Amino acid sequence: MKVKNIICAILILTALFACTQQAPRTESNDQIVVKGSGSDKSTPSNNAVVVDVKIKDFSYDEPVIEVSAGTAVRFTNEDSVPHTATATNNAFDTGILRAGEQETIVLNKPGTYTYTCTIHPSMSGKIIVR
Ligand SMILES: [Cu+2]
Repeated sequence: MKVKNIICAILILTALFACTQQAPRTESNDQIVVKGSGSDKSTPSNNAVVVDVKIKDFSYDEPVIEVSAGTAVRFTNEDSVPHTATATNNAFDTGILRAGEQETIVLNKPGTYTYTCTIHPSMSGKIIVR
């Protein structure tokens, strides 16, 4: 009757193994990082410094600019096709600028803001706010 006992033991072990395999998963509550939506699109004050970025030939003529917080950055589309300057972190968006149109944005929070043209994603620029 030893064989029967061994078979019995194997069955029990198999059952136990199956149970441990079905152990409840630990739920991972991934932390959701809420980024501050610094939509600092406002009109510059009278004494604000304005830095110009011109959009020409499918590129920003000043691809990287460094400004102090509160500086107004004015995008002007000198191309014949529409462009935008849209921050990848949504901090600002000029919206669609048609030929000759311009939009001014103000960034009050220090940081590095990369932006692209939503119509032509290969266009990119960077604003470093000190
Ligand atoms: Cu574009």
